[in-house]
Amino acid sequence: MSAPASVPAATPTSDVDPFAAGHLAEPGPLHGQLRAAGPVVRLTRYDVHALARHQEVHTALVDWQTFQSGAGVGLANFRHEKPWRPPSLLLEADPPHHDAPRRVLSEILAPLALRRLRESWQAVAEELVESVLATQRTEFDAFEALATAFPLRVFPDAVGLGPDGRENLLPYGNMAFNAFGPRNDLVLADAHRTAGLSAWVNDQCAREALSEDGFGARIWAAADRGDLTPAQAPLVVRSLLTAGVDTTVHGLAAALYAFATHPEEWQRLRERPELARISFDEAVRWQSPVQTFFRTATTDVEIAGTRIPEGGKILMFLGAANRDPARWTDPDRFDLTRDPSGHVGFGMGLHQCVGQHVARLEAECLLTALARRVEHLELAGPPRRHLNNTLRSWASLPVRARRA
Ligand code: HEM
Ligand code: OVM
Repeated sequence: MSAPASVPAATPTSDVDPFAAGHLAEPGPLHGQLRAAGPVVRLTRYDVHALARHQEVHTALVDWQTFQSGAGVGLANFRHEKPWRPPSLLLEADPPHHDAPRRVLSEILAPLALRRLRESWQAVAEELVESVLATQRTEFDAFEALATAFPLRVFPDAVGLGPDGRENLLPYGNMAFNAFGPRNDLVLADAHRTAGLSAWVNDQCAREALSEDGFGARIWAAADRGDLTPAQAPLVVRSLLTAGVDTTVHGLAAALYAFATHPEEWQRLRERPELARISFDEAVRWQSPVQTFFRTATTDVEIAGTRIPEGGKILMFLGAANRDPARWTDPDRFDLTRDPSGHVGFGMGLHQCVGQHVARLEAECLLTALARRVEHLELAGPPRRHLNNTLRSWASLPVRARRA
């Protein structure tokens, strides 16, 4: 007797560890296997369901009622496990709690509000590129000299941080992004720094620690207006310090890597610098600096025939969705002529990256400054990855640049 047509095929199962070093270093093959296995794959090692196709990832991202963030967007289920720090009021919150912090930050980081920064950020980018090309010969580490240096010159000032301790920003973000994964070696390696880094970051969130004209002061002004409670303000500042540095550093590195390995696309950008913005989105699609986030099912729910139990964790592979051949033509190509909109590198729906306009502005400033001065860009040695449970990140990106 054959099964009735309505009986779904058994859900594919895998014992793979997507957070193992090999998969973090080179996620493409695993992403292909997961997409091919089916719309939903059960990962026995962590007892979670994984989504790697664009359609299912998109569906989970936009359905916040069924796929909540309030139980944590990492592997840890906050219903049963104590979070490593007080949860984010944005990332790890659901409506209605999410609404006020989100409204406040969206306004402070809106394109209109960032206009006042463009001129000075562009000037910093021009000066930085000029000095790198002048002093660093033609070969340099673009990860250190550009992708790290530029955000660290503009973003902490824009938030209103004091001068001391800024070297803690990247290690804190690295730790926070590792914390979304399992307690593996990457997490344990930094465990001895958690208390010190957290104390420094928390101190920077106080009103007195912040200048009077930055994003931080604007968050505190929202509390004065009653748009946030005084207890919420420092946690909203903390979101900027957690999510705003490593993401752009590795996002810019992704764009520089893309151009260093695609000379014809670099020529296209040089001819049409107005492509800088869209080229950054294409680099975010192509590399997906933020690779994964989890959700938690608020009810028993079926996805493409697989039943996921209430309280179950769902692992969304943003990086796999961004290269799904069912959604993208020639997905592995970095291609300035494609329309990358609809990529999920910044997420989608209610939690879609509230800092994306900051990231795009940084990219536009840096890439146009570089395009003006560099005629040819290529790798000068093997790039090195840094491994992180969530970020597709870099340790070094040696390049050779020929001055225009
Ligand atoms: C949310 C990626 C830059 C602040 C997100 C999410 C993604 C993401 C995928 C969605 C999380 C989810 O759905 O659970 C990125 C990438 C960046 C970047 C790839 C750079 C290339 C920034 C910057 C800031 C920022 C510069 C701050 C200025 C945030 C915050 C959230 C968020 C606060 C939480 C929003 C919410 O839950 O409503 N980001 N981000 N991000 N991002 Fe970004
Ligand atoms: C936050 C936050 C938001 C996005 C990403 C993230 C560490 C943190 O609100 O703290 O990663």
